[in-house]
Amino acid sequence: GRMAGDDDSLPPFGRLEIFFQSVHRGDAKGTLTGAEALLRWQHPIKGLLTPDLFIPLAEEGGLMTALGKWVLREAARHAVGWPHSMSLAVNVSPSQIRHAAFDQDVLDILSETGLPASRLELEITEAALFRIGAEAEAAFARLRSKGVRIALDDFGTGFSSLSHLLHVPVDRIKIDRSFVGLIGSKAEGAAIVSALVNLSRTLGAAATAEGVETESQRDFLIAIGCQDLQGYLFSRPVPATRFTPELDAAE
Ligand code: G
Ligand code: G
Ligand code: MN
Ligand code: NA
Repeated sequence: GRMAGDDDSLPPFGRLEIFFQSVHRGDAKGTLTGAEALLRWQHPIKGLLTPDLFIPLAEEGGLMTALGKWVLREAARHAVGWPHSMSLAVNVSPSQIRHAAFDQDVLDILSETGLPASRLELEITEAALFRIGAEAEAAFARLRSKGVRIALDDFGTGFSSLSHLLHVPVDRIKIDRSFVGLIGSKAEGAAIVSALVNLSRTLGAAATAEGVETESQRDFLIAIGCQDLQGYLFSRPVPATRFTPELDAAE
C-alpha cells in the first residue's frame, strides 16, 4: 500500500512533470548554453506520455492558458538556480498566445520567479506563427521589447513565406530534426541545413539544430557555423529534478 510522503505514489490521474533537454554551443567544446522545457504526463498505468497526446485535448478543453502558465512558472523556478549564462526555452501554443493577457502573464511570472527576461526564449512552431494573427504578433513584439526572445520551432516544416519571415522578427530559428537527420545520409540534407543556417543569418537570427544524434552531424553543423546544437548526442530530456547544471558548472 501507499504511505504518506512516499514520493513514488501517484494520484489516480498521475501528474504533470517538466523535463529539460540541454542546448549546447556549436563549437568543439559544446558549452552548455541553456535548456528547453518539455512537458510530460506521468500516468500511473500508461507511463510517461508526451505532449502530442494530451496538449490537443488541453487546447480543445480551454485549459491551455492555465497549463502554459504552469509550465512557464515551474520551468522558471528551476532556471533561476542555473548559471546566469544559461537560457530557458519554453514552448508556447497558439491558443496561449491568442489569450488577451498572454504577454502580461509572461511578465508577471518573470517578476514572480525572478528570472530576467533576457534569459527566457519562447518557442512557437513555424506553422503556428503564421496563423496567430496581428494581435498575437503585437504581444510578441511587446515581449521582445522587454528582452524576451522568440524562436521559430520546427523550422522548415511550416511552409512560411519568406516575406512573412521579414515581417515578423524572430531571434532564433530551430532547424527541424527531420533535416538534421538527413545530414550524412542524403546529399540534399546537408545542403538544406546549410541553406537554413544561411537564411537565419540573413534574417539576423541565431540557428539551433535540433535532433543532433551523431558526431558527424555535430561536426558538419559546427563547420557551417550553426550557433547552437540540441539532441540525443548531448542529452535526452531528463526530469527537472535530475537536471543540475549548477553542479556541473561548479566542478
Ligand atoms: O518532448 P517531445 O518531443 O515529446 O515534444 C513533442 C512536442 O510537444 C514538441 O513539438 C514540443 O514542442 C511540444 N511541447 C513540449 N512541451 C510543451 C509545452 O510545455 N507546451 C507546448 N505548447 N508544447 C510543448
Ligand atoms: O518540436 P520540439 O522541438 O519542441 O520537440 C522536441 C522533441 O524532440 C522532444 O519530444 C524531444 O524528446 C525530441 N528530441 C530531442 N532531441 C532529439 C533527438 O536527438 N532525436 C530525436 N529523434 N528526437 C529528439
Ligand atoms: Mn521546441
Ligand atoms: Na522542434
